[in-house]
Amino acid sequence: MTDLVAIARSLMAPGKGILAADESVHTATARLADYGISTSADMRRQFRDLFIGAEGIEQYLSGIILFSETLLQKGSDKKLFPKSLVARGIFPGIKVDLGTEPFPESSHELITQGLLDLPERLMQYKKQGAVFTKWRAVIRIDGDDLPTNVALHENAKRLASYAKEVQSAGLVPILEPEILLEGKHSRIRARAVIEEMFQTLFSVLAEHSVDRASIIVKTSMALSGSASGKKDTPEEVAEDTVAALVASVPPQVAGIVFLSGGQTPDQATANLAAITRRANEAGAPWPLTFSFARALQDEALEVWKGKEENVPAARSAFLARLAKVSAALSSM
Ligand code: 5MM
Repeated sequence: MTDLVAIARSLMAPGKGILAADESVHTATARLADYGISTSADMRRQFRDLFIGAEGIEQYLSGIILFSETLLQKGSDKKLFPKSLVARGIFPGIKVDLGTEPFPESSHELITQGLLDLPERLMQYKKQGAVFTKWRAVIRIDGDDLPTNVALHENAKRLASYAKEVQSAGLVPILEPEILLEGKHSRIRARAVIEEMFQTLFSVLAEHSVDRASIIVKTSMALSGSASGKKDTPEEVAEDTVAALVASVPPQVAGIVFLSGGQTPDQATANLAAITRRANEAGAPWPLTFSFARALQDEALEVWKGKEENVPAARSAFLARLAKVSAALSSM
């Protein structure tokens, strides 16, 4: 039997984190277009290879979350991506949700899809080498109107059903209720929504008898909305993020990982360092690390621009950012 707790704890190894390289075709197309790169299945393969094929990433990464297409693609070393990761001691993971759609009961909110054929897909992903999985719910803040209780509750129920299925299939679940940065809300409001989301989630997880010790939680930091006009200091972000998590995430979880959510690489790194310091001071019970996509990839993509001759310099930019983010974890 697979020891899910051991895998979840290894994903939280000190000084290491998880690269989110699980952009769907739609998101990858938009992301690459930002850098003037037009996409195709092979261009997405080169995009993934830029990061997965970089020498030395195992020093900083315990796992990489992949998209289903990537599980079946090969790097420039002619190895399937999951095999190439395992050879370097990095766990391959897989995004298993199928994206969001408007929530019928509250049309300005989103609900995540993908439960219907999940058991069959999990068996397939496992055969293809995945050992952990991720499901993302998306929560929008609008004043005191959004999120609604009904949307929080339905997203929590789907996260719990996902986690239960994944544990039964012998894979580790990462539960990601992302609180969007977009909006005019205050940091204090973001803190309250993070806390409320996790309180709802953990009460629903208990109803579904999900084993807490083998789950990892992926969260947003508590930040003022991107249209609020407020710039938070890392200390403010750390204070409110750690307070929200201490109030809502039980000590038994294997760990908490942070998404970058549209922050610049430097902001996400500075905030992670301050959160690590604050969590240590507060005696927080769970290990913490990063699971960034954009904050780890953006500088490399800027250098790469889809051109073969730029790959070595782009990989150096990626490794330099990984080194900074990993160093942020040791801030005391
Ligand atoms: C929120 O996005 C997750 C973390 O990325 P950032 O650090 O850039 O915020 C990320 O894992 C996301 O879930 C994937 O990129 C997949 O996104 P889509 O939109 O393709 O489902």
